[in-house]
Amino acid sequence: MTITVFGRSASAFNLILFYVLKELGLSYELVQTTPEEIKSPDYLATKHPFGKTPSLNDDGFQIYETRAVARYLINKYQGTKSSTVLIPSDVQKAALVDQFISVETSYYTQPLVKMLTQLILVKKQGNEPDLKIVNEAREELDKNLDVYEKLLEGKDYLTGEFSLVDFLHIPSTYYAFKAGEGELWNKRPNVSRWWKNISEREGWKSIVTEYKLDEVV
Ligand SMILES: N[C@@H](CCC(=O)N[C@@H](CS)C(=O)NCC(=O)O)C(=O)O
Ligand SMILES: *[C@@H]1O[C@H](CO)[C@@H](O)[C@H](O)[C@H]1NC(C)=O
Ligand SMILES: *[C@@H]1O[C@H](CO)[C@@H](O)[C@H](O)[C@H]1NC(C)=O
Repeated sequence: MTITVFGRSASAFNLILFYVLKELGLSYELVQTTPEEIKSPDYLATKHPFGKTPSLNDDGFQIYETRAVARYLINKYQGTKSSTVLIPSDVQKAALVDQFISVETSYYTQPLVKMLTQLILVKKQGNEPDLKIVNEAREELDKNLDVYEKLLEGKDYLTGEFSLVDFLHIPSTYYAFKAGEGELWNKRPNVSRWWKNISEREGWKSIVTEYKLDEVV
């Protein structure tokens, strides 16, 4: 079994896959891509037609889009190398994981990535962030985090049990704190309790160390 990830070690979506692989107890090889390479005809034809990372190869099977790759790895390997359950076998519990993955994609990660692109990427390229985009995205996220605050009332995790969906939130939120936006989480007791719990998991802490994320931003 050979698993290869094509991507960049500091990018939030790639970090999600490294974390899934770690929790499943799987080893993998990372092939670092460059911004030019992921727009090349070969990469578009064989790794990701939209020119994004990550893309993963498992013994010749190529798959892209982070959440689909994560589901694939879990469906194939969960329980074989570690006992961590990321998607429960119960059909209704698994459906709730899917429901919250859609919530995460639409109402959390979408505005958050918009904000972070300005605050981190644009800045890194030496340009001024567009504050109109930042403020609109922050406002949308702020409103949606009010709903998270209710959803997380009396619960440790979004579905009630730790699952894949909780850690789909981790890398981007980690970068939000680095960008100085932590107050959005800290000011909400239920959201911050959840954040503290999931971000202090050993698996994530070892990813931060392994990929030297402290030095990234
Ligand atoms: N929908 C994709 C998003 C992937 C994505 O946005 N990747 C970023 C890195 S975090 C990327 O490849 N950016 C390079 C580019 O857009 O040129 C997924 O879930 O995998
Ligand atoms: C969140 O948690 C606190 C207790 O820590 C609680 O009093 C509060 O009502 C909760 N929910 C919301 C929606 O604020
Ligand atoms: C997170 O919450 C779970 C369930 O309540 C608990 O067992 C665990 O110790 C907590 N972990 C951390 C790092 O706070």
